[in-house]
Amino acid sequence: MKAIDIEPDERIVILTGAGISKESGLDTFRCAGGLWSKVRIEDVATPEAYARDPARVLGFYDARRRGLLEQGVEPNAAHRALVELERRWPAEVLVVTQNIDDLHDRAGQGNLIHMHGELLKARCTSCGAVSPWLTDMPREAACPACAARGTLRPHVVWFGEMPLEMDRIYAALAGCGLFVSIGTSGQVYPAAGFVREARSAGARTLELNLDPSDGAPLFEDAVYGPATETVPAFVAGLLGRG
Ligand code: BV8
Repeated sequence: MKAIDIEPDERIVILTGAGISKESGLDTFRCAGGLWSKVRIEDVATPEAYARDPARVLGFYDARRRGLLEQGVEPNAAHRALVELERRWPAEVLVVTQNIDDLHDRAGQGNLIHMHGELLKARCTSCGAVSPWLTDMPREAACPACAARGTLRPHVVWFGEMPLEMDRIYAALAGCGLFVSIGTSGQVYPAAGFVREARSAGARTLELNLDPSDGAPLFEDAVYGPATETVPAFVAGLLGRG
């Protein structure tokens, strides 16, 4: 990988997608055999689907929650490398993940935004409380905060809903010196537009992915390969040990 032209006082924003968790054993969405080849987005990942058939939507997330909590699903070398970058880079490193898994959290990432929510949390549509949720979520489950029944939903952002913490993300993009996109196909907005935001703010841009994403032409640099190889190599290079 060619050296990245960045000063140690410049901030870094990193966007991650399903590809970074693939080698931890979690399915991506749009790769061959991915989640969206098995179920339709319109049936399981929209507010309309939940209103029409809550049991189906809750069942879809129950299965994914069980999969995430299976033994052997652990952070991989790519997640760990980003933690090392955050600890050792002199300026701020912000990881913005589209993933609803908790593998960045388990690896120890501190400065982290889950822009599409978190699978291991429930949100109450009555009182708004967000609570940890590690088991299946039956329709009649009670909210741990207000005890209302039938009001919980997975704390995830469905298509047509506003992603979380967008003001903070756009402010970080406007102030970063380097934007890195890891393991995402670049098909879901607004995340797919972050590279343009970063470029217009003068940041260098790098894509680390298995294959060129839809937004590949927008990046100045790219390295293609499995995240467990490309991400540790990128971090080592940046920290001067490459
Ligand atoms: C919004 C829920 C307004 C949680 C997810 C036309 C019609 C209707 C809507 C739209 C439209 N055009 C745009 C929209 C908006 C829509 C959208 O983008 N639709 C697309 C599909 C056209 N977006 C929204 O509705 C969003 N909200 O826009 O609000 C707004 C307006 C202005 C400003 C702000 C907001 C809400 C989007 C949230 C959707 N929620 N899921 C869940 O169940 O998980 S999206 C779903 O896709 C996941 O959350 C996932 O995170 C996200 C992105 O997918 P990727 O992570 O990129 O995964 P993918 O499988 O696609 O790619 C994997 C990549 O990894 C591949 O490139 C592969 O090569 C690579 N890879 C594989 N293995 C490896 C690897 N890389 C490295 N190493 C490996 N080993």
